[in-house]
Amino acid sequence: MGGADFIQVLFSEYLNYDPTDRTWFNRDRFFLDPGHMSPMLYSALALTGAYSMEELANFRQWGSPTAGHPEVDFARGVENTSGPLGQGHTMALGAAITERFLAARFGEWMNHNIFTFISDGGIQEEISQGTGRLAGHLGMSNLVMFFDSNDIQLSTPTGDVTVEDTAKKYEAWGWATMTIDGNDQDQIRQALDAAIAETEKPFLIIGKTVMGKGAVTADGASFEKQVSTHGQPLSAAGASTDETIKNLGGDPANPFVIYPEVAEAYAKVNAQKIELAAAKKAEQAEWEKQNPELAATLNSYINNEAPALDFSQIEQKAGTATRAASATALGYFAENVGNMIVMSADLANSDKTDGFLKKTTVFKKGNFSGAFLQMGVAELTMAAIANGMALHGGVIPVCGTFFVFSDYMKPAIRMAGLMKLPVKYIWTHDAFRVGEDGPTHQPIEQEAQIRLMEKLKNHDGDNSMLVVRPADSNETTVAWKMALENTKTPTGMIFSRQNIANLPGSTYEKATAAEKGAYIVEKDSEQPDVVLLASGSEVGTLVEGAQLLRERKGLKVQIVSVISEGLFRNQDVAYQETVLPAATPRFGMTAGLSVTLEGLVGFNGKVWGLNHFGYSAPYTVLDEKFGFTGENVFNQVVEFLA
Ligand SMILES: Cc1ncc(C[n+]2csc(CCOP(=O)(O)OP(=O)(O)O)c2C)c(N)n1
Ligand SMILES: [Mg+2]
Repeated sequence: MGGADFIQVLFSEYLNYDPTDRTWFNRDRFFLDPGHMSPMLYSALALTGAYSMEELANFRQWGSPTAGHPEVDFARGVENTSGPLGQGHTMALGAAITERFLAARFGEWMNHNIFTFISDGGIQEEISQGTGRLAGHLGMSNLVMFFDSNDIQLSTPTGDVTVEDTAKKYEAWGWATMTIDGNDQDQIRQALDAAIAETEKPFLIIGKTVMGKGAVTADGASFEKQVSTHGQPLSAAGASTDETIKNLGGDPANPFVIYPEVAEAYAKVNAQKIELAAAKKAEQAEWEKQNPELAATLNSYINNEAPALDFSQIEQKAGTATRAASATALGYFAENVGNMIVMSADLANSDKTDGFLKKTTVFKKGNFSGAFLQMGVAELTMAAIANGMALHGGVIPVCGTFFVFSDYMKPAIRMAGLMKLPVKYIWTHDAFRVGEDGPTHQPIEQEAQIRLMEKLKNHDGDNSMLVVRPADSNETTVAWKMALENTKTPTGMIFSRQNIANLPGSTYEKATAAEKGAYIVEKDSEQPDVVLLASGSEVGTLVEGAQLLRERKGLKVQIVSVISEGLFRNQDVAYQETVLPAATPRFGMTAGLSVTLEGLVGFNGKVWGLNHFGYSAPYTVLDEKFGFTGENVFNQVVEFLA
């Protein structure tokens, strides 16, 4: 582990934390990017008392806290789950922004630094472009990144894939950089001193390190700088584990030991950390005494409480696009939720996050008094930054873009699901009704894809994500209520571009029934002939079709709005049976793939979906061409029931 020297110096001399209180809010944070470096992190933390030798020996085994790639565990000092390269240092940027956001509101007494560790893989991942650009642009001098530059990656030396000058690249983005011998502890100290003293720019320390430092073969020959030592035990790579342990001063028969002199040194380190934290905590206590109201607010933020809001106060216009209804809600939040940070990947006026932006200002270098982050075009970076914000804690991250580009965000959404982070996604332009923009911009399979996350359980046994697609402006308010009250998992909200007529009898109160995932919008009889179900704007199309079914065929209809299938499936069976009575034929309509609703209509049911890419044309024309009309609902249901 060529990065071990850096980690040792960082954890023992620079990183501020309290080993007796690891969740202390104003601690410095350390975000690992290459999760495969987990042994390095676990061993550094073990020296401070967070892991036992037995836990280290059980590396990667069932039930052990030392998973192959680290999984977030604040109580042990693991600030983030890492493994997908590039996301870890992006989460660090999200944390750094959050630190500035909170310091701007509550004072510099709470400031702290964010350190991150990146490897060749993270430097190469595309997400590093967004992170590097934005950190430089925002002048994030509280962010220090160490690059474990060992010139070796998984299958080749880096020279086989790149000629870039990494220092110049980051300098061009507005970073300060310093290149050092990453295995020289004095040079590491000099670099960290410079990084911490830097007040204008994020700081990149390029540490030239030796892959597999100290590794030797059975006959004692050096086995350093070998591609093969990545990701497998040394012996499997061709080195000798025993000889290497000996070479490094250890005992192969008993490798998991902390030598007494090391234990003694770390006892001193821990005592210093506790003392320093105590001083910062005393400063905090003094501030709290003088600012009791602010302190209570800060506390509610830190505790990740859902904001106490009266959602019925949000005045929605009937017949608007749900993205516009979302903008109305966001305008209310801008005035009533002090810790919400909204971001958009250069679509604020289309995804209607501008409803929030109009009432605040954007983050700028040196000024984080606003609450809006203009991302530029970088959806994956945005989603990973949101994860870092949620991991840091104290804020509610919200990010917006077109639904079709949720594809660009998926790797970070998956991590949010795994880490149980209450990030909110605003996805507008939810269907082919984007119209003239054509098939590149028309989501088809995206809803089915993202709803798979509702079926995937997290380690608490909960749906790893909540996905809501409201059917009118009142349901949109309720969708936002569900999102803000969901403090346990990420929430995706899917909104329409086009106007949608309000559902029959729509009110905010009636729409709160959506909090069960699905509810009856209209019911003609206790024993309907058919149940019609959909989410989003297709519910309105079903309402039109139902009218024709009544008029022309005298059919009794039950219309169901399914804002979230995953949530509906968590309801008790009796409720599910009232909404979707098992014996009644079910017809579903979705502007996405039919599979989006196939599970809900059942094997004998029928779905009218869109099972091909869209086309460029006005959306009203596409409605006709693709059969998303009341008339076609009538035709399809009559045929279905025949
Ligand atoms: C997004 C992503 N793609 C691929 C991988 C598989 N992978 C793990 S480490 C690695 C590259 C290792 O090179 P480097 O980052 O330089 O780490 P080192 O071997 O020097 O420790 C790859 C491709 C991954 N973890 N994440
Ligand atoms: Mg490398």
